[in-house]
Parts: sequence; C-alpha cells; structure tokens
Amino acid sequence: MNRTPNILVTGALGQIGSELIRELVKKYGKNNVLASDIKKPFSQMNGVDFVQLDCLDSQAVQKTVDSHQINQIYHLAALLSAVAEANPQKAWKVNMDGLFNILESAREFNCSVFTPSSIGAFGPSTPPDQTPQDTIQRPTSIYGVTKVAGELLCDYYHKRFGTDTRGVRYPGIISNLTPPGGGTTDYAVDIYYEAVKKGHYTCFLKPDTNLDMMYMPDAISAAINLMEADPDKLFHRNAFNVTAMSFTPEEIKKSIQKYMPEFSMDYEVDPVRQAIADSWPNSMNDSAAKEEWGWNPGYNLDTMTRDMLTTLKKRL
Ligand code: NAD
Ligand code: AKB
Repeated sequence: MNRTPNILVTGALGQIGSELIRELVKKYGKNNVLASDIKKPFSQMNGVDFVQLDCLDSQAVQKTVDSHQINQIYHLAALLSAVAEANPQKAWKVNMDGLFNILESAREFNCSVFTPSSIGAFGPSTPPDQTPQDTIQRPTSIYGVTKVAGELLCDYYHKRFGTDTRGVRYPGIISNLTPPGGGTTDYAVDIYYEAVKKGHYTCFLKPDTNLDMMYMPDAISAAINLMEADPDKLFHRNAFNVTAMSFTPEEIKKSIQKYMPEFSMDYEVDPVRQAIADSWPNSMNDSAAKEEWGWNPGYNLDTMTRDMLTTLKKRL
C-alpha cells in the first residue's frame, strides 16, 4: 500500500483481533487503528480507540468507515466452526451478511480488506495431504460453506469493482492471550491451559486426528505481511493456504510431556467436532503464499510448546 493505512478491525475482542490490534498499534501507531466489536471491552484497550459495531448493521458500518476515514479493514467478526454448527442460521447471517456489509463499505470508500478464510473451506473430497492451493472445495459444515462463499465474494469484489481484497486460509491458531471462540481446533489451545493448571487434559478429538496449526505470532505476521505485499505479485488473493505445523492430539501430548513428563491425557470424543475435523485436510501446501508474498512461519510444534508453557506457567 502507498497510503498510510487508517485501519478498522472488526471482531477485535476475539482470539486473533486482540493480538492483531497490539501489532497494528506497534507498527502504525494508536492514531491509525480503530478497534471494534459487537461486545464492549472489559478494560481500556491501552488507549486504542474502540467503537461498538455490529457488522450486521450496514448503516453503522458505513458511518464508521466514513467518519473515521478508514482505508484498510481487517474483518475478523465471524462465528467459528463449532458455534456455527450449533446455530447455522445465525452463522450464515454473521459470516455472510457481515462480510457483504464490509465489502460494500470498502467498495464505496476505497478500502483494502483482509478477510480470513480457514482450513474449514475444504471438505471430505479435498485431497487431504499437501492440500493444493487450488483444489476441490466442497465443505460439509456451515462454517466451511460460509468460508468458501466468502472467498468467492471477496474475489468477486476485486474482479468486479477493483476492491483490494486479500485473505489467508488459517489453520487452527494457538495462543495464550484471549481464549478461542468455539472452534474445532480449540483443543490445541485448551490442552496447554489444562496442562499447567491440572497436569491433565480430556481431549474432544480422537488421538490420531491430524490438523494444520499455527502459533499466534505467525498468524499475525501472515495478515500484516499479506496486506503489505506488492499487489502486482499476487496471483491468488482469496485465499492463500498458510500453515506452520501439522500434528495429532497424541503428538501435541508428547510435545508437552518433553517439558512436563507427568502430563496425562484421556479422550471423550465429541462427535460433532470430530466429524468437522475429519472433513478437513491433514496438511496444506502453502507454496503459493511463499512464492507470492514471502510467507515464512517462525514457530514449529516444539518452539511453540516451550513458549506456551513458559508464558502460561508465569501467568496462571
Ligand atoms: P473469535 O470468535 O475469537 O472472535 C470473533 C469476534 O467477532 C468476537 O469477539 C465476537 O464478539 C465478534 N463478533 C461476532 N459477531 C459479530 C458481529 N455481528 N459484529 C461484530 N463483531 C462480531 O474468532 P477469531 O478466532 O478471532 O477468528 C477471527 C477470524 O479468523 C474469523 O473469520 C475466523 O473464521 C478466522 N479463523 C480463525 C481461526 C482460529 O483458529 N482462531 C482459524 C481459521 C480462521
Ligand atoms: C475452527 O476450528 O473453527 C477454527 C478454524 C480452523 O477455522 N479454529
């Protein structure tokens, strides 16, 4: 981007938004970042401006973008896979109508837009190993349906109106600041909290369920680096496969046991989340992101485990 970004983040109080805001403020300064969410924040957000904004209210979205002279939007407001499956009608509204309202304001006020897609955009007929960038996308969860439709809608706005839309297909994100919002990959966050608090975790996915994952610092740099990438180099826009590691519950257990040998785990499988996980890839191929904008994750399972346990032991 040539312009100084004046950024709006929707869903800013969620797992990713709460950490993205910090990095955006570090990079662009407080005066260039406006946080928003349908909820109110519990505390002052270190002086960052906050506006309560429901993405389903198109006029409020338009007014916010206009009055704050926004020229870049990170649209994170959404319902995640497990929550979405419990209320598909609401998931369609939030994930689709919310995105539509953001894209319409972006078109009108000439904003660039980052919208995360997910490994959820793939389904059981997708090649599960080294899942290619361009491949079959027939997801079976409502979350996945909205993610594929969202990718297509963002590409449409780029092609039809020239709106600068960009996105990644995130894997499960692991972090220690804000708890995850109700997804299928949440076990890989919960396990660290329970390891530190109780030395034991009961996992809701089967021991051999392989899924792509990523530590939060890499997820944040993926978003910011993609938004800063030279548009001429972007052949794909919505959305790039990005991954940092792929593991099963048994493998993350062993990784924790390297640092906490007494840690134990058992299983009580949740059939809804297991079915969703079984429909997602085991591991994605993210070479397009590497080639087109230099994607390069910094953490693997071992370095992430060390950092998660050190941070949580200090805090809990
Ligand atoms: P989250 O559930 O933690 O946060 C979402 C936020 O959106 C919440 O704070 C919620 O209050 C807000 N919200 C809900 N409805 C809203 C509305 N109508 N208007 C405004 N705000 C509303 O989610 P997250 O994990 O931070 O995910 C952000 C984005 O990244 C989503 O699009 C999600 O699908 C995607 N993603 C996340 C992961 C992950 O592992 N966290 C993985 C893949 C993709
Ligand atoms: C979920 O499990 O719903 C998210 C995701 C991978 O999209 N964490």
